[in-house]
Amino acid sequence: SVVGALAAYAYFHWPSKDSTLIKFLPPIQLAEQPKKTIWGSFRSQNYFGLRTKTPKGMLFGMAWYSQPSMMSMPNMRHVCDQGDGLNHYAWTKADGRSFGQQIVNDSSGLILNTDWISHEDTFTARISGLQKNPKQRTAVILYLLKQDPQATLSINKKLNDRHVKRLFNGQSDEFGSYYVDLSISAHGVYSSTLGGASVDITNIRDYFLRHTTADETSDGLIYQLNQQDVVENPVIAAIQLNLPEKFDLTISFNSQNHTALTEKSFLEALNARVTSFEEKIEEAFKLKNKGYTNNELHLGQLALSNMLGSIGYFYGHNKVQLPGSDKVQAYGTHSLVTAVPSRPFFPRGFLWDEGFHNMLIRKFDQELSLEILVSWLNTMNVNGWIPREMILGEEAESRVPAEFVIQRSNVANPPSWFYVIWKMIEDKEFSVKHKKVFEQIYPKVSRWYNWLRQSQKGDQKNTFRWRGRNATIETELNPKTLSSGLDDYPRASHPSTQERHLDLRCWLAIASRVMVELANLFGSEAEKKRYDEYLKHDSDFEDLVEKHWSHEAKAFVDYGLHSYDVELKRVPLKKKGKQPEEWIWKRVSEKPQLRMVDDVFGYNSLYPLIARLIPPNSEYMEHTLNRIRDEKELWTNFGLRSLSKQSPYYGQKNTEHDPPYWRGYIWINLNYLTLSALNHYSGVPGRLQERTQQIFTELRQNIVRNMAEELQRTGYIWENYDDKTGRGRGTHPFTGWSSLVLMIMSDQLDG
Ligand code: 6A9
Repeated sequence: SVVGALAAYAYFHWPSKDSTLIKFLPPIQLAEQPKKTIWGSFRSQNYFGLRTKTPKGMLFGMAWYSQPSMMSMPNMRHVCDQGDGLNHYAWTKADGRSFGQQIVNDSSGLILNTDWISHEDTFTARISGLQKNPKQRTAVILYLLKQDPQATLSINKKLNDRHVKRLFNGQSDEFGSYYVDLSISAHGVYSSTLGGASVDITNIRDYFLRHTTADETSDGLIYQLNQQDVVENPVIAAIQLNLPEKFDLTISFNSQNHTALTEKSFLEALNARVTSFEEKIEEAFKLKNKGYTNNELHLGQLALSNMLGSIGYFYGHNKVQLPGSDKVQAYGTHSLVTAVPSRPFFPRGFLWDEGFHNMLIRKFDQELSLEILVSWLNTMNVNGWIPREMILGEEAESRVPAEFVIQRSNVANPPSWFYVIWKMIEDKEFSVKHKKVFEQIYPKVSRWYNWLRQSQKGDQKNTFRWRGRNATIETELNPKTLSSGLDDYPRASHPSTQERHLDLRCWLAIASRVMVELANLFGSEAEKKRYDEYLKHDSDFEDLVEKHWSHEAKAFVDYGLHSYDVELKRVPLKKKGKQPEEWIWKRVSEKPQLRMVDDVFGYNSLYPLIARLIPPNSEYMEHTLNRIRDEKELWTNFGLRSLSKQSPYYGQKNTEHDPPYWRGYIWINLNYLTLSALNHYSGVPGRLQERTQQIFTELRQNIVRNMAEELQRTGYIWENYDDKTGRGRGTHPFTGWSSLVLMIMSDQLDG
């Protein structure tokens, strides 16, 4: 039959397509390979965990709890979890490379400091605790976990030396023969050890809890690790210390070739790194003498430190699918060095978030940004596709609900990295120094760019459309556009192939500019001509107006099959078996038409400004500024809201259970891009210059003031901020793009 023949055809022709899905170009090589055996806080998801950038490297970690007063299970803290309800935890100083200082304010009344430094292939960590309640004992578990079956590990069970105790030792490829020492400054410490032959790396906390028993001691009932459970050459070796109200622990990891710094030399080295960190911040962001309050200065430093201290190293493969296929394939394996949006909720890499992260990181440590960029580009397949979310390895996968794990190869994400690449090549000293690296970056970035242009092209020349919207779903008020990064930001009510997405076109205009620059440096004549041509089209303002300007609304918007009258309604369902009697359904009262989506004004409409495509002092600029500054539209005292109050979608749920997300709340990444553009236009003389300057200054003050107040009030930097009250909301701590507040505070608004 025809169907059978087609199926057979598809069957035999998929594999060749499949194979490009998981095929990769040779990796870009950095001039100097970052040393893989340097320890860092690269286990982003842990309150305190160290590892190296070796795939099967050793993991160091810590867990703790307050000894429960009654027969209840301990509330053990290990992986960052909002449910733990900590008052505050943050890297107050960290350079993402060689040291970190973290403070944890536990709701139990315990203040913990976890400081560490690396030295060659060793580390030293100092954990100090102060419990408000003098009777309350604290249990601290320190562990080493070997991922390499060839390595050996053993626990020293005779912890009789009063000062320095040898905890663990063994042999590994990374470190040769290594050992871990501990010194304790506290009295009356009980300890117990545990060594297991196997452990589920995604649930170490549970493993400890399963091996915890309540024992009667002279101090009363104490929970501790079950002493008997120590095997020969364990995979995980742990020691638990039961500590009084005040304690100081120093742990040192020593390799065959290097002895870790301890005591005085540790403190000296730590202080020196802190000092140079602070000098480097001032050099990069110049915050002194700008009149910022102490709270605001604290916000800036915390934002950067936390972003750097949360940089992770991940190893493993993604799970990917071709669109329309149900075959799941292993993508990689890959090693990824990346910052993360949020340690407790999203401790992994997100493509467009990472571009934003590196707008900040680059200002502080451009070499580190380059390492991260190269690491991401090396995960690109031969087609030029990069997964939107990097869920590598078991530990990362365990944090993601199953339905979100699989990445589809038609789905894009905004190429925010182009901003960063642009700035990197503008820095002549840097780009000349790394000429060889940029030569390798160029062909990869070209593939990415060409993939974006091709795979997301619209049905008319020079129009673009995010793929991945669900055209058949009837329970969503407005089908989501996850690929755009703006998730539930309203688009045309009825997804169709005629859609034109404004933000995507503007992203491509930004990317084209960078491609022109890159081609000038590294491309052939033909390539130069091609990218020039693309840039000309993308930045053709008349064309932009024709395709995206609503004359009625006086705004730049999307275009598509759109109804002005859509709502979520409870509708009765015919009772069938156990089905509910009514259901929330999308009711369409006005027939959708192909038109400008002009009942929606918000972040999407700001992209022509952001991409600096609007002629200065033009009527288009004036309308855009007016709507930005209007409190009935985007303006609030805390930053720009994502969606105009006038839009019918403002504050609306997308389904019965999906609360509004990009429908009003204030997001810092888009505020940053807008500020950066306003800063640019502020420099252009003309009738709108003064107004632009005014809006810029006010907006900047509003964001900084509110975020500092919220940090003071709640102890956290947040995923987004409520447009009515300014209160932080969503995930916290969120020191991904919200950390751009430091760029906003500084003079670095040019990107
Ligand atoms: C869902 C829940 C334990 C949503 O910051 C990362 C992304 C942004 O890229 C995107 O623009 N965030 C924004 O709209 C968070 C996405 C989280 C998805 C994972 C699974 C896990 O719960």
